[in-house]
Amino acid sequence: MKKVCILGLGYIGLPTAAMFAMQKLDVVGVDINDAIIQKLNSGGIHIQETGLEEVVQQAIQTGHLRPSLKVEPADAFIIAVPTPFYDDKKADMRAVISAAEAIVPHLRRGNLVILESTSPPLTTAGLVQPILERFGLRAGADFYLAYSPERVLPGKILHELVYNARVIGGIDAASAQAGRDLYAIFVQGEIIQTDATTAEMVKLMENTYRDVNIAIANEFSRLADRFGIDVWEAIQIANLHPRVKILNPGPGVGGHCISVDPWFLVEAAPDLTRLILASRQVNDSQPHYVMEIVRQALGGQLAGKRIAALGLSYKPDVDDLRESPAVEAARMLAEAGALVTAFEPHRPEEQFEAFQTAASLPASVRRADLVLALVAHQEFRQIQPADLAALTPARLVVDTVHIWPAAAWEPAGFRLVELGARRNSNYASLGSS
Ligand code: SAJ
Repeated sequence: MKKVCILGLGYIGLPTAAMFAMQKLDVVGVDINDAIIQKLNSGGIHIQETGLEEVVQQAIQTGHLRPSLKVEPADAFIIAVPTPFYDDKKADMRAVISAAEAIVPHLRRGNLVILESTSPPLTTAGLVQPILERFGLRAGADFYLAYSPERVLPGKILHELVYNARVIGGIDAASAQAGRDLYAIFVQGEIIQTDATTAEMVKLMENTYRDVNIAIANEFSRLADRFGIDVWEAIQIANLHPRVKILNPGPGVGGHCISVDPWFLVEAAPDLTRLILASRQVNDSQPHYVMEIVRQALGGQLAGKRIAALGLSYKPDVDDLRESPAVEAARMLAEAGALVTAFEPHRPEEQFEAFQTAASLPASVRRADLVLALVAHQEFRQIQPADLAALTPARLVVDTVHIWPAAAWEPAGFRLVELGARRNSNYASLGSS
């Protein structure tokens, strides 16, 4: 294996290209976006990921990684393009289709093609294989074809690419073996070989499992509010059971993976996915639930109220805004008439149509009636109530991510309303949190 051509230089394609380049393979990194190629060639990178810029730039400077707009002949081709969904939640496979089509003219006997993009079941065999076979070569007989999903966590991509277990699903056993030989060049985690459709399902099952488990945590938070208990306390106690591990409720599920992938299963088999669909609906409606908590905290009135919304990214300590429930909650509050000023410390300059943003914490809270925590960023966890009190006239805070203990905030003069912990007044005095 000497030369690898990687199609799609996003969150997965770019670090993967850098990994192969660091092992001194000849890597062509292809993207259809000229701005990305120019940025890479001028010494930068277009995404934020810890440690990535150094590795990519080193790979480019040593000549092992060559960014390009064009696919060229190689020993192996890796497709790492996005698979988003349309407004109706059906998978948008156009990028996978055009990537496969771009490979066809360069495909030679003995080549290996790997699809990495998260895809509905049967994509490798049913969609990609027929495209690659257009010029007469046969998958299995003439070239190898496999599916290998990335399973890395944004923020930890470089480490997890190397050390996570990796599954390779071949169109046949020889293809799985060829895929293994390729990834073994830099992967130190276990490499498991299986068939292509199993590998597709593994990826979808992992993220769906997490989505369903977050949905039950969110539903528990609503039940806790109904029955006047503190869900965080209840979860902590329940999790003492050796076989129970309830996840955290919050403003909903975002990102480009967990909030997207379950839809691929719902689309592929709507008659078999009632639980998966219901979980998606629970998680997708959580921003609305947050809006209702805020409305109640403000005595039923949102119109004209000034809300400082802290955090917009889809999860703590990242700059990624894709499918973010925090953005959704801020938008809903603004559309209900509240005057929202949001602050995202990882993207202080970002602008939104639906609501205002501020470039700093003091600017966001300066005139607020209510301060709303939407993301558990480190910098928000560390806020001291007395410091905030000096920055804002607001004495009402709503915490949707359990970062501000009532024991610290109430003595400082704040009323704290927490998602999943709106105790009945009868029991308030019994609360330990
Ligand atoms: N969330 C909760 N409660 C929790 C945990 C998470 O509300 O207890 C929310 C987060 O705030 C966020 C969303 O869920 O909005 C997803 O965050 P995450 O950290 O669970 O996952 P991602 O989307 O950043 O990355 C996931 C990972 N998959 C799993 O953990 C099963 C990662 O390994 C995958 O590579 C990635 O999806 C992917 O690309 O598919």
